[in-house]
Amino acid sequence: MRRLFVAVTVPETVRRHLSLLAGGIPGARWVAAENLHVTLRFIGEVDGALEQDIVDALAGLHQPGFEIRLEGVGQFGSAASVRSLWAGVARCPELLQLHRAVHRAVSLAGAPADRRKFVPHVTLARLKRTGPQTVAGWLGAQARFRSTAFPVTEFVLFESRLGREAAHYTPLAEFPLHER
Ligand code: 3AM
Repeated sequence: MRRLFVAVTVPETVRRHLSLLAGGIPGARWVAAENLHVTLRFIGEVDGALEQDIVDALAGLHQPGFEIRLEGVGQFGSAASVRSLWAGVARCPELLQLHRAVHRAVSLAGAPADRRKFVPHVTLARLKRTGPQTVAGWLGAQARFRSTAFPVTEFVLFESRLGREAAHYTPLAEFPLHER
């Protein structure tokens, strides 16, 4: 069994820009620059046969390439406890369309459901038992974050192996997007 997810990767220049946001929050575990990505669909643990069906389903998609820009920051978690900090993605109908197509394809292939609402983002840090007041200063200081726009020319199926400190992501297959 492998734990899978589908994501869009972020180019080196933008990852470098994002890594400037790391710091200033006690106890935060900052995501390593090479692991920064926009998840399109979390899949979870699947066996080899289902993985092959998912790869075939993704290979059958014919979606156009587009540009995105990262903009703003936010948090996930409850009112009492912040779970993660992220950079947002500026409004992008093509990314939502790609998400819908990937979501539908892997669901039809038989992947476990993922009912979370899609909020496009790049996770920057994971936190434990952190109150909102601890991150308020960081959120305020980074509110005006804005990356350069960059082209999305493919999406990637990743394996995620959970380590004690951080997850290890391995690209398993890349799926090109197409010219309009
Ligand atoms: O893109 P990010 O880092 O926000 O949080 C996990 C990570 O999201 C998310 O899938 C991405 C790759 O691991 N994830 C992990 N478990 C999940 C679950 N059960 C999940 N998303 C939805 N449901």
